[in-house]
Amino acid sequence: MSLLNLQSLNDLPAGVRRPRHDRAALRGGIVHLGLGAFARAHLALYTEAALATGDARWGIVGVSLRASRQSTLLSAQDGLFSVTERHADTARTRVVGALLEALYAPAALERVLGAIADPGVAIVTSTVTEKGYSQHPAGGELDLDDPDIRHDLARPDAPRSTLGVLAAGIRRRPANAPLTVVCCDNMAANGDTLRRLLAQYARQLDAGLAARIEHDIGFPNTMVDRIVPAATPASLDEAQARLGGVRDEGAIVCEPFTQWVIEDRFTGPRPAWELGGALFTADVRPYQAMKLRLLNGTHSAIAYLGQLRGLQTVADAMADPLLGAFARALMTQDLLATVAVPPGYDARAYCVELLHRFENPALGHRTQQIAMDGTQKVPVRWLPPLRESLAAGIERPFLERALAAWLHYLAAGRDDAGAEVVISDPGAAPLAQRLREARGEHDAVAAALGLASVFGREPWPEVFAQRVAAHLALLRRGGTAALLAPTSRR
Ligand code: CS2
Repeated sequence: MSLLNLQSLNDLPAGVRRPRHDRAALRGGIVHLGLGAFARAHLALYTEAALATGDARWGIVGVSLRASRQSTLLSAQDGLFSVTERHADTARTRVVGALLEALYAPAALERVLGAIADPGVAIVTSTVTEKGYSQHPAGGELDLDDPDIRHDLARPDAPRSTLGVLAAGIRRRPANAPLTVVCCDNMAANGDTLRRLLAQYARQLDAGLAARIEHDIGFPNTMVDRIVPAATPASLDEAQARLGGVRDEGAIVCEPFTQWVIEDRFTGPRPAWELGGALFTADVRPYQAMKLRLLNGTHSAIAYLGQLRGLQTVADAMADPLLGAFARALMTQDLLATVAVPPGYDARAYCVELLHRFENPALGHRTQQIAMDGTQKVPVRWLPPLRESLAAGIERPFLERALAAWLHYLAAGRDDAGAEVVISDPGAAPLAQRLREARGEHDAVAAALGLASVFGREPWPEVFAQRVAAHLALLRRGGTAALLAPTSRR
């Protein structure tokens, strides 16, 4: 069995598309932080399209900040990996060659900082997940108590956090070399947020550096979208079969859909990502809110309710009569009503497409994967639409039930059948503790809503707490079947 690399590229079956650029001519013009599956199935493909025109400036220097696994396996494959796009029974596989290097920051810090400082690099991109930016989820400020931030402020030349690495690289960069930092994580105003956090971090060290971040570097907001499940032994085997027996340890199997909307606010040159379908626009906020609420908001509800119902994948959850109907209503009634639709957009058609994507039986997108890091995701996906609705005196029956389900999932730690659920959320402990220590449902909900680091400082209306408590009581007594039963909805 051979491993995917520059040599075995020639052995692949004819139907597998290969890189169309001259790999030897490629230069590293992009540094990417966070080498997970999403960036490889998204950023790398848009960049691949730009490289195919012969513009060799935009090879990607990939950086893993947390774990060495991806950089080790991708380095062994000359940076090559395959992407198989699947919906139901149709599939298409290609090999991507935009990744020039895959560095593990703790082991190659000088090389990483040198790359960010290199004037030949004009773009830094990031996909480090919501929790990778060291921000207080509800307040939005830099979390100065984050152990990595404390470490980096004490040793700014040996950083390990996203912000610390970025700041140290920028500090070494010639002042006249233009740079744009493109955040590609699912946060509202992600570019503005990253700029604010990075400037806050830099201000602790060097006022000049902070000013440079605030004034000289571009931080466009972006909306990224593609459903990319984590690899499994089965998905790696499937890719191997499609690659004619060549093994790709970095193989990705994802959906065919992809979208990238980017604010046209670049300082200096950029790849022609529009050739891969990226949309450049003056204002990305309506796209962002629409996607975060309708897609990610519904996803999170499917994740917690799916976990509680013992449904392992999003497609299974959509096929479940109670949860499928609930997810549709949550998206098309509650969440859609809170969204300001971008000009010219057919939001109903967007919802129909989203639901079709969720139903894709080929993905095996795990509810447990989406359920991770709820204390980072819920404040972005559910709390703004809830706040806005409550301020207008509007009840959102489905969204409020989803919130009760999340609290129940955290407090009970068990599904409807009594089996333990795996909770992976470093920020969840204080919330779970409050929920468990409270006496009745009302006190539990009130205590949870009072946790400012998740639910914000502004108090929540009492009627809302009462409604969520009633949903929680229903869940505790009758499980998700009681909560989701059509008779329990208005
Ligand atoms: C998901 C997202 O895991 C999650 O939280 O909601 O990763 C989602 O699949 C992507 O944002 C789709 O673009």
